[in-house]
Amino acid sequence: MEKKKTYYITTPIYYPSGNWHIGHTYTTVICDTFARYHKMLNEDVFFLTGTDEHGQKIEEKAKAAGVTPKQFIDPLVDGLKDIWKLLDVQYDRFIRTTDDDHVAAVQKIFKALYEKGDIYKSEYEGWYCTPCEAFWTKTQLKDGRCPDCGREVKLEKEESYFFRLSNYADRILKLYEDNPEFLQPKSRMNEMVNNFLKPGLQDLCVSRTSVKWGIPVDFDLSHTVYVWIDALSNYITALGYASENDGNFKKYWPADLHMTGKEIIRFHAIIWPAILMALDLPLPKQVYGHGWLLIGGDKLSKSKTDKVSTELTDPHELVSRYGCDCVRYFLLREIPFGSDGVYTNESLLKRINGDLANDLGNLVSRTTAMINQYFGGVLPSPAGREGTDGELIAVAEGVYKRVSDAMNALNAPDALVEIFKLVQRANKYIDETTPWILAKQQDEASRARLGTVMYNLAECIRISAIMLKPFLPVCPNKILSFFGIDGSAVTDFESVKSFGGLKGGITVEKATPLFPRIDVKKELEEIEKTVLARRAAEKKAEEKKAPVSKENDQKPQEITIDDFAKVQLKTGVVLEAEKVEKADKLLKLKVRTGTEERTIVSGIAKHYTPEEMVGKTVIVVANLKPAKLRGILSEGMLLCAEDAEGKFSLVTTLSDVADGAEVR
Ligand code: ME8
Repeated sequence: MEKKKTYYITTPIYYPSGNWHIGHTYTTVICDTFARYHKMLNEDVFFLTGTDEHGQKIEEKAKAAGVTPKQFIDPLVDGLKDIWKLLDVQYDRFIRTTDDDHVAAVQKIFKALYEKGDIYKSEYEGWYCTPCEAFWTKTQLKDGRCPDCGREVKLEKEESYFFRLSNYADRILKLYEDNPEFLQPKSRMNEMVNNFLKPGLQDLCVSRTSVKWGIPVDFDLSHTVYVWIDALSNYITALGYASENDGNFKKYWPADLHMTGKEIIRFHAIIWPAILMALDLPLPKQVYGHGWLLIGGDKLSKSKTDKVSTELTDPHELVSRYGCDCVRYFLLREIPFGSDGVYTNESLLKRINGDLANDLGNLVSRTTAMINQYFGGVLPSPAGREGTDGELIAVAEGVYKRVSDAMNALNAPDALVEIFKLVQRANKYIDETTPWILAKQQDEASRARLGTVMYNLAECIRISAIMLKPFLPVCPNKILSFFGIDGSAVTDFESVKSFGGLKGGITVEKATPLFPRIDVKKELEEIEKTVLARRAAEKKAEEKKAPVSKENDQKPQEITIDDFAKVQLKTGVVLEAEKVEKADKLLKLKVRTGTEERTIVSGIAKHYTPEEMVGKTVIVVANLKPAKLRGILSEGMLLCAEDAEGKFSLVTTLSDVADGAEVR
């Protein structure tokens, strides 16, 4: 059948961190659902996802692991693809920013922007956050730290190419004005306008000389393309833009929807449109910034979460425990769309038990069991309508429109609510019609009525299952198979617009259970045990590894007595001590080393209070080059000892020695 129109949907490309958690799966599961939905609308869908593989962070991690960046990334990318397989995510292309066609196209894009004057060479000084791969101006920092992740930033200066983003603020404001739907939800547009566009945009640093792991600027090889031009361009390079093979670009661009997490909206709703404007390309039709899955009030992130909670967050484990449909259902139903939502194992289990096992599972198992018991597994044809039939049928016939409205508003949770209203209405219909009483009556009218009730229930199940197809890849087909239907005309959206698609006389199988019914208390106890046991095992493994690596570390560090003599160690006495504001690890000390007094900033605040420190004899590295810590010039360092279990002690002398004494 000829396709009605094209639909191009994208996820952000993922950093290959390897610490995959259930939060990561959110964007992609939503996109897969919308892609499936539009396929069912008979549209020609292209669904893109992939990985964002360049940058300093990967370069550093690969170096630490003693492998090339590509060797470091490959298994992580395979791990991500495995997760998409488990969740039955059906993308049309998985782009890697290391793919040859992407690299070549990004070089062409960079050059084209340079030749048009939208990229120019200058020098950059800024505060760089390595984990976020973002430069910040001083005013953007929060308490001197990265405003996105709160981590430390480094002041960096280097020759760079810049994109003239400052030229585009007005055009982007106009874009928002003319297309109020461009950026959703609405609150995100206000944030972009007030925080970034109205104050004025600054030109964007788009190349680095210090990072080698990136796409080389082919007309100036000392530079690599800085991550955002590389990363954002994936949305067009994946379609063959700037290549001979650009059929997909011509067919699918502009994108119908860029779905992203809210933290990267600025890049998608300001920088990306500006790049496209500079390239004279059409703009995406819509950008949607979804909220986060939270644990304990924070964005779910594996490194943080593992320390503070016993929630199971690994997608592999969750899918192997509960199945792909349950995990997808939870993500799509539980998180209010556009807002943050709290993730707990308990809420996941409650959704599985409540909506899936009780409401849907029960409806299907009761209905198919009754058709088998009362009609030998042959679906009766309906007789006339009576009682609440009309009400039930109205809900069933309206569900397509209500789900479409919700999906057009990109509201997957509401769409599921609508489908489950039908499921719940059908369960209520069983209670209202009491088929078990009808079955006991011997007269023909009761038998006909029982047949109608069974038919109506079966038809409601068919409609619910079809409507659930974009959301859940497994159970709708399983349900339809109990009615002996697969891939036929009664499994498409057209067929649910009116009631009565099922034909009387078809064979109905008694359903096998669709979803596990879980003992929540027991399951939560087991999860907690599993997580705690794993954490203990990981800690043990770390401890085992530690001495080996220490031995290895020590080998190249062998030094001669002359080397040691370069270090001037002196005894000192602490005269004053105070906490450093907004730095919970640091103490600022005034230390006398004989005739000199010096300020030393030391990372001991977690172990010693300022009061404890005053009067202590300490060992000072006296000829250490002074360095600024939190804006305070620290002139030296104190010696401390820390063992594998984290026990910590300041190094001091056994008996009284005057301060300023040489330590050898
Ligand atoms: O940002 N809840 O990649 P990424 C919901 N490479 N969504 C979450 C989440 C959570 N707790 N944690 C992560 C990048 N995500 C860039 C994108 S696009 C040109 C470059 C989502 O691996 C996050 O919001 O950090 C984003 O949509 C996706 O995971 C990938 O994030």
